[in-house]
Amino acid sequence: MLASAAIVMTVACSSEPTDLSKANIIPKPVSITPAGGSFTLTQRSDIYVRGDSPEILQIGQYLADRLNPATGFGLEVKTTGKDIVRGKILLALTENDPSLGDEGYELVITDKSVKLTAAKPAGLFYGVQTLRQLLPARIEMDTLQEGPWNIATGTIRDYPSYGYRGAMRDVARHFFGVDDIKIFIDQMAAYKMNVLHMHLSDDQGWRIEIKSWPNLTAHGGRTEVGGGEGGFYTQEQYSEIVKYAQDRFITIIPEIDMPGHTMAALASYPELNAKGSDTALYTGTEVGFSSLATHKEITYKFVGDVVRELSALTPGPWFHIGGDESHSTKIEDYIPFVNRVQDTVAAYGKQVLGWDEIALSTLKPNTAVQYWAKAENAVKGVAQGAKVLMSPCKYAYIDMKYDSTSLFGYNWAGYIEVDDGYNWDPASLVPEIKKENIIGIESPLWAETISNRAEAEYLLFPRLLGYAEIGWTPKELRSWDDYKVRLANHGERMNAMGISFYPSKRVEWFK
Ligand code: TNX
Repeated sequence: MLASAAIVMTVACSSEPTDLSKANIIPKPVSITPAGGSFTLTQRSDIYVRGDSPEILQIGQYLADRLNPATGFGLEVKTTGKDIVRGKILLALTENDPSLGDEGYELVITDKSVKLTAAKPAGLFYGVQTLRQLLPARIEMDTLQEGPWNIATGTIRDYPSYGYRGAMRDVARHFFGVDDIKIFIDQMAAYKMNVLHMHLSDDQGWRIEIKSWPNLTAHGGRTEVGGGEGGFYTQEQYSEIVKYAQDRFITIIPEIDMPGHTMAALASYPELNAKGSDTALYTGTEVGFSSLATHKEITYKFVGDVVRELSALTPGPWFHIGGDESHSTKIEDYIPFVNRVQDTVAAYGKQVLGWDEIALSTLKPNTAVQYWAKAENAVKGVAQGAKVLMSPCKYAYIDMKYDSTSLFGYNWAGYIEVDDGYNWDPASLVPEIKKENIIGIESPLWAETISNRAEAEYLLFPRLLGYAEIGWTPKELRSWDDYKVRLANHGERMNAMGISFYPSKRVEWFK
């Protein structure tokens, strides 16, 4: 008895992983078939790419850049026409496996080679993320680490449940600069998330340069909650974020919140006010007091210019028009405003996303509704044929506190401990909203209570990993008991990635 327990212990603690089914992958893959052996990454394991499309070469280079700092191997990216390259990692697009879809991949690891195939480049990129997680956590360090670098052998076939796996960053309440956003994009990519919604304007600040309305940033970008100095992205900086995200298969969705949540714009251009004018900037945290003048033609000129300039910088299909908490806009003014703005967005070639209140208007055929507060609104959207983006505040609001002791965050929608954030299913939360009505899930990080990267990460991590898994992994494969063990193992990995996560007591973190 004792002897066999000792053997089990040694195997479990061994640095040579041989059981691929025990790999702590988040989000959990659709299928894992272990083969019982081990592949060793060495100095000679260069990355081979079949074909020479620049996109695949770039993914190969991305992988090399992830592996080289910690291993010190200096792996290079080379092209090949072959199907298997002994001792090496091979990345290849394949036309023979359409069941993988646009984002799926197959990873075949033998003791001699690693072969990653996908129908599309996005699939290769996600396969690369899985490969990273199969290596010891110290692979994420940016300084030289000890080997060995072993991977268990077997086959992983994997693809996502939802096409939209998003997060939202509020850069209006507190401004976060380009570098912070790039780091966040890298973190999202590691967990196969593919949409970053940027809340670019609110009462407390206007954060994107609009050349035809320069005072929006010159005045409206000058402060933030609490009176700090605020800031904004120039159009060049915004484009830099878009490109950085694109290289990581992440779509940026810009949001200009209207007709409410507009004090920064109203203070910058008095003519946008319904009556009177107030140029004072707002640094508090109340909501629902501001509104664009929905009866004035100048308002529609303003909206048209903003949508035109921002759409031209945004390759993704969506433009988010906000539409939430317009408590100081009469409903009989709100509805025609939202109807008209939908036409404006369509005129500049984009599809409308809006918070669930927009379902009170007449939705255009391809407008989608982001369910955050009122299920009845989202259901009204579905009744009009609209798709729904699931961000139910009780489960997915990543700015909610974990519990009463949390250092940051709100609790108006309740406390969301790590298990609460994980234990829900988008397709069975509201009976009238079925899987076929849902484009995906998004967790919004509102920023009234956080003002720097460490504070943001405290709320984001580890909950973001759970949202990534809900978006990717089929419901049947999701269970908290299984997830919490994988998450516990990710503690070390998040540390190696430089993420300041909240060490929830509901997880037995491995030290
Ligand atoms: C509600 S969610 C808001 C935001 C706040 C957030 C704080 C939504 C569409 N509106 O304006 O920042 O609560 O948790």
